[in-house]
Amino acid sequence: MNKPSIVLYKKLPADLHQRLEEHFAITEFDGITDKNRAEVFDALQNAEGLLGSGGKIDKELFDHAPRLRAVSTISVGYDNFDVAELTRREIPMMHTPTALTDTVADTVMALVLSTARRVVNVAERVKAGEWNENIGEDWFGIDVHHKTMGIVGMGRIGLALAQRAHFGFNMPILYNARSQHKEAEEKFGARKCELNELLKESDFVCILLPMTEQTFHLIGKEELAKMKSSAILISAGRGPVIDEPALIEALKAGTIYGAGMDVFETEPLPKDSALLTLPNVVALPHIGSATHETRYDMAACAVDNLIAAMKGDVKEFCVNPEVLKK
Ligand code: 8YV
Repeated sequence: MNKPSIVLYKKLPADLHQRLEEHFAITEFDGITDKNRAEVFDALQNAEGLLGSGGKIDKELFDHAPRLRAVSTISVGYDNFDVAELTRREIPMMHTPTALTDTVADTVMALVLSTARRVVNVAERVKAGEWNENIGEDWFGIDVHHKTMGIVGMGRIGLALAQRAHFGFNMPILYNARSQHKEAEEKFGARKCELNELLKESDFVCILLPMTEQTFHLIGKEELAKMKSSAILISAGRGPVIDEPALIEALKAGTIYGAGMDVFETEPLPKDSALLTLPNVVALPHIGSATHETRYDMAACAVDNLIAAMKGDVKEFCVNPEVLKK
């Protein structure tokens, strides 16, 4: 019997590629870009499955995939997908929400520490040969331990961050979320509050929200103005949640102490972005989940998700479970 065809648009580790090949005939691309879209469209004519990460996965693309039965992304976020269109077509879509939780929480703590203690800045000065005598106050940062951690978006990553902040750094924790998170409260002493209170009281405001219509530019001029001048903003969900020009203004004016960012309104970050030159910004290239182990686990999860879904056996990690009831 012929194997079902799939389009794979991300390079996989050899053993995972082999596992996929046991089940499917694979047409492979290195991402889906404006350049190769037409070629991808051709391959999709026959494809029953789609697996990869990144790119703009929209209605036009699905229009070229009349046989599509399942979609699997190697990511927790899926704002680049037209999920409503997939749901309309009764196609299940799976993501990888558990594989990256601890690694992203580690990245957030790295941003907290490096921004507060000015790690990047100071290390650059050492490399430039500036460490000649006893260091003065211009090398100092601010403490992290015992400061108030504010978490906006209490999902799996928020919970893992609360754990680190509570046990590792003795930080009181405030959080803002749509619903109460009993585990965060009972295990890590987190307290739910309104966004305004969190902005006013927190020393670290960590934004971990996905990109949706409701979260677009949730943190703008007014919200930034509520933060303490000694506070640091961390952005590790999706870039457009923060109004970047407003943030740049606040950073330049010194109305907040600094920002640690792994995600941006435009990625890769444009070469002329002021964020690249501000000394109180630590900018990472969207590496929240980028460790060898975690990227492997995410890919393995996405491969398993696709194999199961193509057998009609979607158990978990489905972002549009309503299609399963039909
Ligand atoms: C991924 C992410 O690395 O999972 C997500 O949503 O933002 C990152 O972990 C990114 O999507 C590229 O695969």
